[in-house]
Formats: sequence, structure tokens, C-alpha cells
Amino acid sequence: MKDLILKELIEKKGCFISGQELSKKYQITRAGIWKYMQKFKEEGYEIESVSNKGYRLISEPDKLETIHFDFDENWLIGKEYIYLDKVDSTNDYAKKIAAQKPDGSVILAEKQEKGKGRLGRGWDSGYKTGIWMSFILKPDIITSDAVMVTQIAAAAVVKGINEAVDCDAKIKWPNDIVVGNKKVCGILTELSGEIESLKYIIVGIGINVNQNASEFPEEIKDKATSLKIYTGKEVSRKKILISVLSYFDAYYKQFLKNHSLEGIIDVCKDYSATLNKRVRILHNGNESEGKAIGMTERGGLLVEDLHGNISEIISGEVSVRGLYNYAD
Ligand code: BTX
Repeated sequence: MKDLILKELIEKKGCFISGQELSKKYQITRAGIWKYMQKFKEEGYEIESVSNKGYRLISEPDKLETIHFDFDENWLIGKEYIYLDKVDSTNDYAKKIAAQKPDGSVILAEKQEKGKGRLGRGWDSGYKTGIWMSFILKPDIITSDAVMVTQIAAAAVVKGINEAVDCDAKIKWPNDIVVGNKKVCGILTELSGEIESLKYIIVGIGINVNQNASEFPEEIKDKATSLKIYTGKEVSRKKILISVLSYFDAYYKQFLKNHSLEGIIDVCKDYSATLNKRVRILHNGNESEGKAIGMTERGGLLVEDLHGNISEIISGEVSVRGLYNYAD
């Protein structure tokens, strides 16, 4: 009941809804409605009440519990939204429930106790300071096409962040988003399936939003940043989340239709922090150097080595000169 009333207030944000109307619709007394309004106010919702007009939602707290009320009903992403206070890793949680959940399900946690990076690394995910979430995706594609999903996520995050916040976010190929040359977001794509038949893809996205510099562990202080550190002010997680989801939904639908990165790869190129830079590549234990000269239609990185040979890198570790620890 509480959720339904709140949903209605959020959907009609800025407009008055009469107490009488709510009371009739939800079959509770007007005093009961008033009590709900007091509860919402205690939770941080700013609600104006005017006699003969009713209640009007003016602003919402930066809470992610009820953010699904703000999702566009045409989105495929977020049709099912699971909100957790704490979890080991949203990717691991998503994997456990993936078989029963629809394409586009979103799992979000306020804190991860064992947030995961790639190759067994960790991801620092403090309580309510960032956006730690995973998508369960079930596209009808062959398993080898799943690599493209990381680029979809990178494009959605870079566009979403830049639209929601005044910053110049860029993609460090293939799975980091950087602002001011520091890592603000990481993407971890995992999948389950055989060569020909894909069961599901889990895309994990971690965005550092409101951490102070002192909150990052010592070993990542030099390379990690948050949007708050970069902009100098507290940033709305809700605004960023809605913006990122809306881009992801649009790009994912495009991908489902075309089975390619058509229209998306241009975003990856336009916002690339890697293209036209000297790079060092670590792949299967081998290290090589070269210059990133382009991207393929499938999101691979084209690198020209010191002898002029060009090769495509599908995945692996790519250090970009001037970013993080790879200095000149
Ligand atoms: P990655 O392997 O590219 O980056 C991990 C490395 O980044 C770590 O070894 C550390 O040096 C550094 N690092 C750790 N935490 C942070 C942080 N908060 N900000 C910046 N740098 C950091 C990137 O892996 C993929 C990360 C995905 C995280 C999401 S969160 C939701 C989902 N669930 C889950 O367990 N992981 C994903």
C-alpha cells in the first residue's frame, strides 16, 4: 500500500493529488493517508499539503530503494528491479538468480562486501557512496557476440555520466570509465553458456559517486576518483542511475535488433581515452607496445606495433600512456 501511494506521488510529481481521491482509491481513511505522508516526509520526501488541493511531491531524497518508480515503462532494462542493502557481489547474486529472471533485470546493492573486478581483483564498494549494480541479460545471440556487451555498457555509462554531471568522462578501452585521468567506473562482464548457446550475460557496473578521497584504500588512491571528488560537490546517484539506464536500454535494444554495435561503436570512439595513444598490452602473459589506431565494428582495439604491424586486441590489459601508473 505504502509503495503504491508513493509510486503515485512520484509519477505525478509536481501536481496535486487530493487526499479524498487517494483515500477512495486505496480504501483507507484520509487520516490514514495523512499518516503515510508524514512517513514519507520523515524518509526525506518533500511534500506540500494544501487544504482543498491535496498533496504534492516537490522533491525526493537520493534513495535508490524506490528508484524503479522513476523507470520509463517502455524500458526493457529494469522491468524487474532488485534492491539489496548489502551483498557479497551483485554479479555473484545475479548469477544465482539468473535462470529465473527476465532479460534486463537489474540488481543493485548499497554495499558490496566482496565486490569483484576482473581476473580475481577486488572492487571497493562502500555503503551508499556509489552505484553497484548488475544486469541479467538474455539476448538471442551466439556466445562469441557477448563481448560486444561490455562496449554497450561503456557507451551507456560514459553518455549517462556526462549528461547527468558536468564532467568529461572517457572510456579507457575496454572496461574503465575515467574522469580527469582517474578511474571512476569499472565494468565486469561475465557469461554462462556453450559456444553456440548463450544462457545469460551478467554485466556488472560500479560507479564511484560520492566518496571522499580519504575513503579509498591506500593502494588505489592514486588511480581512483569519484564524481564528488572531481566536481567538488555531492552528486545525485538517482540522476546518474536513471541517465545510465536510459542509455543502456536504448543501446541494448539497438544491439538486439542489429546483433552488432552499429551506432554504438561511434560513441565508444568519440569518447575514447585510448585511441591515438601509445599503449602497452598485457595479453596471456605477453607484453607488447604500440599505438591504438582504431576500433573494429565488434569493439576490438586495433593496435599498430613498433614495426608497423596492425593487430586486433579483443580483450586483455591495456595500459594507456599518461593514465594511472603508465607514465612517460
Ligand atoms: P578491473 O579489474 O579493471 O579493476 C579492478 C582494479 O581497480 C582493482 O585491482 C583496484 O586496483 C582498482 N579499484 C578497486 N576498487 C576501485 C574503485 N572503487 N574505483 C576505482 N578503482 C578501483 C573493473 O575491474 C570491474 C569492476 C566492476 C565492479 C562492479 S560493481 C557491481 C558489480 N558487482 C561486482 O562484484 N563487480 C561489478
